[in-house]
Parts: sequence; C-alpha cells; structure tokens
Amino acid sequence: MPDIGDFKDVAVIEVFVKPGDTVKLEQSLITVESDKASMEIPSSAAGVVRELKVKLGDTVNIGDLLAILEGTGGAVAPAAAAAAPVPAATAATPAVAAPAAPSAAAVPAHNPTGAPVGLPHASPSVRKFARELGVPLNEVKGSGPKGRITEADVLAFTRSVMAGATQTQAQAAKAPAAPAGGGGSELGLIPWPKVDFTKFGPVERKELSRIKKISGANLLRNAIMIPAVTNHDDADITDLEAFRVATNKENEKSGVKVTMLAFLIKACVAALKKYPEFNSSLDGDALIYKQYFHIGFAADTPNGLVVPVIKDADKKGILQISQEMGELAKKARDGKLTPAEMSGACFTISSLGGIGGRYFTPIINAPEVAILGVCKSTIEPVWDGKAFQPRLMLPLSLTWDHRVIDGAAAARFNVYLGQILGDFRRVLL
Ligand code: CAO
Repeated sequence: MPDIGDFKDVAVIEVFVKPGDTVKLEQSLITVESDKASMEIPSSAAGVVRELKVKLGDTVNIGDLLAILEGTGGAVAPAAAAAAPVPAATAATPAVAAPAAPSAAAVPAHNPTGAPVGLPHASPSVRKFARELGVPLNEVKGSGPKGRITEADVLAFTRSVMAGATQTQAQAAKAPAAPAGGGGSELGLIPWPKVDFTKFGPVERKELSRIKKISGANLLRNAIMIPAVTNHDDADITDLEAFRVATNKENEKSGVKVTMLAFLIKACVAALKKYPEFNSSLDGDALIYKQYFHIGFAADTPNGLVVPVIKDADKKGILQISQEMGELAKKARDGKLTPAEMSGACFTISSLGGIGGRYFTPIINAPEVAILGVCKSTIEPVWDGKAFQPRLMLPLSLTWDHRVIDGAAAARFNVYLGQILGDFRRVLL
C-alpha cells in the first residue's frame, strides 16, 4: 500500500482482481476510500495473482501487503503498489484538476472481474448527497467510469421520481455522460451526433489520456451543476511588473524566478481574506468557510491539465511561492505530482498569461466556489483624467458560483484584486 497522503485505516471498497488473474504493471488492484476521497491503487508489478491479502471492507494503511503476484519466470513479487495511486474521478478529486499519477497516461483502464458487492459504487460525497435527498443508492444506475454512481445520476434519479416515473424508468434515466457517450437524455437534449468522419477524409482515432478522462468527467459535472457567471476586468500591473523584473535581476544568482502568478496568488489570498465567501464551499444548505488559504494553479502538461496546490499561501513570501510553483510545475510536467500535492485547494488560478489571449471563462474547480482566469498583459492607453498613458494591463476573468456569490460581490472582488495588483503595498493594510 503506497503513501496516498494523510490517510489512516482507509476502507477497501472495491477489489478488482482475484487469484489466478493476470495483472499488468500499474493495473488497479483495489479502490480505497477515506471520508474525503476514493482512489484506485495500482499494482507495482506485473504477474499472476497468487494470493490476495485484502478483501472488501478491510482497512489498510501505508506499507500493507495487498497481494502476492507470481511473475512469468515463476518469481514471487509482493504487489504492494509502489507507484503513486490514481485518484478515482470522484467529487472529492480536483475538478479542472486532473489528478496526475506517474505515467498517468500509461495506466491501463482495468477490467473489474465482476460487479463489486457490498457498498454501491459511489464516492463518499455522492453517498452523502444521496442520503440528503433520501435516494436509495442501490436503485440508482451509475453512468460514471466502471458504473460509478455520480451526483448527476442521483439528480437524474430524483428528477425521474419527482416527475412521476416508475422506479424502472428512473433507473433508465441516464446521467449526462461524456458527449460521445450520447448522454444527456434527461436534460431533453438531442443525442450527440454520430458521424462517420471517414466519409469526409482520412482520420486517426486516439484514446483520451487518463488525465483527460478524469478531468473531463469533473469538468462536465461542474459546468452543468454550477450556475456560474464570469466577470471580466483589467488590473494595472505597470509598477508591479517593473518591480518583478527588478527583483529577478537582483536575484539572478538565486536560481528562483519570480513570476506574475506568484504575485497573483498573494493578491488572491488578500482578496479571499476580505471576501471570505470566495473561500468557502457549499455543504447542503450551509457554507463551510475555510480559515486556511491553499491556492491551486492550473498547469498545462503533455498528458492534460493538472492543478497543483500551494498550501498556506498566506504564510509564504513571493520568493517561496515562486520556488514552490516552479517545483510543482516541473513535477506536473513529469507526471510526478502526488494526490496530496493536488488536494485541498480553496481557490484556483488558471493563467494563460505566458501564452496569450484576452479573456476566457474558466470552469470552477468544485467544491471551490470561484476561479480566476488570467490572460496576457498588454500595454493599453489608459485615460488619467488629462491624457492617455501607456499602462500595462492584465486581463482578469473571475468565474463564480451564483448559489454562493452575488454579482456585486464578484465585481468588488475583482476591483479589490485590481487595487492590490496596482499597488501591492495594500496587502499590508
Ligand atoms: N502577461 C504577460 N506575460 C506573462 C504573463 C502575463 N499574465 N504571465 C506570464 N508571462 C510571461 C512570463 O513572464 C514568462 O516570460 P519570460 O520567459 O520572458 O520571463 C512567460 O510568459 C512564460 O511564463 P510561464 O508560463 O512559464 O510561467 P507562469 O508562471 O506564468 O505559468 C504555469 C506557469 C505552470 C501556470 C504555466 O506554465 C501553465 O501551465 N499555464 C497554462 C495553464 C492552463 O492551461 N490554463 C488553462 C486552464 S483551462 O483549460
């Protein structure tokens, strides 16, 4: 059992293999579930399962032996997975945040040997959601990976029952699936177009990476379930950019490059402190206000998007944040981020500043309630009351959950963010 972060006595909720099965390297052996997340544990070796050391309902800890495999040469290897586990696509995993695992794209999708018995196949948050609605999970048909029941399935079931459908009809109601799956029927949508593209020209079919599959499911849920609005604004970062460039010159030898994103993280912490509802999460009819400031940042990797998290950004200086960001971004690109390094974010920043563009509408990384998108700064003519001045303007796009935040608060958040970025001394006030 590998180190999966700060977990103890996690329950085994699925067992995918049985003695006699042939297991590939990094094939999922079991799913474990804590009160926060469920995740699949991959095998650290390939071979034939000689003995399983865990069963459904057991609890496991780091270092526990999960199975004994017999290699093709007859050698026996313990399959306590050494590779980092692949978080399952649950509500608890970051959303935009595609969890990365070492060689995540290379992890083959496992084929469960049979339907897991016992607990319905759903994450803790989905179970909680179902309990709140009084939905019997064992009557809900799962549309997620491996038949996992998603929040959308629970909602679809509820809608069907409320519309007077029979239970069978309710079960038949399909949750929104990946577009190509043709889901969305309960939303009254027409089916996803099925086109034979070869009729029009040569094509090549490529499987989505594991990160894309996981993030896609999360993005779809967040896009459908969150009444999201995006406010666009500009921040004058002329002086801040000059300070950043000067700081980098002074620190040339340190090897740490101060980035605009580090200043944005610090500025967002100040804005989250001033407007605490942006640092909250919905829990039924209540809001959980977080008293910590962990900021996620979207990182583009060859396998897809991941969101590493700078923990306790309020307690760190710009240099430390820049250094940590550099390390986390490298780990992200190398596919070496651990689940712990991608969890716990209160708020996410998605910066396309190094690439280009003006504004965009980022999707909220549930259960967070807002996300800041940043694009490339450009010199703009800004009227100072007497004349136009050339100022370096940074485009900001703040997407927020309208169930928690109102438009006026979002506008204030952006204005305050702009004021801080315009004069960073305000952080001290
Ligand atoms: N305006 C103008 N220039 C900017 C800028 C901005 N807002 N932000 C960064 N830059 C510049 C940097 O100064 C740097 O220039 P130099 O090389 O001349 O110093 C260059 O752009 C490259 O920056 P970077 O991208 O390497 O560094 P970063 O700190 O801005 O970003 C990271 C790091 C990991 C966030 C980034 O590499 C990345 O992955 N961005 C993509 C995130 C993404 O895909 N978001 C979309 C999510 S929705 O699908």
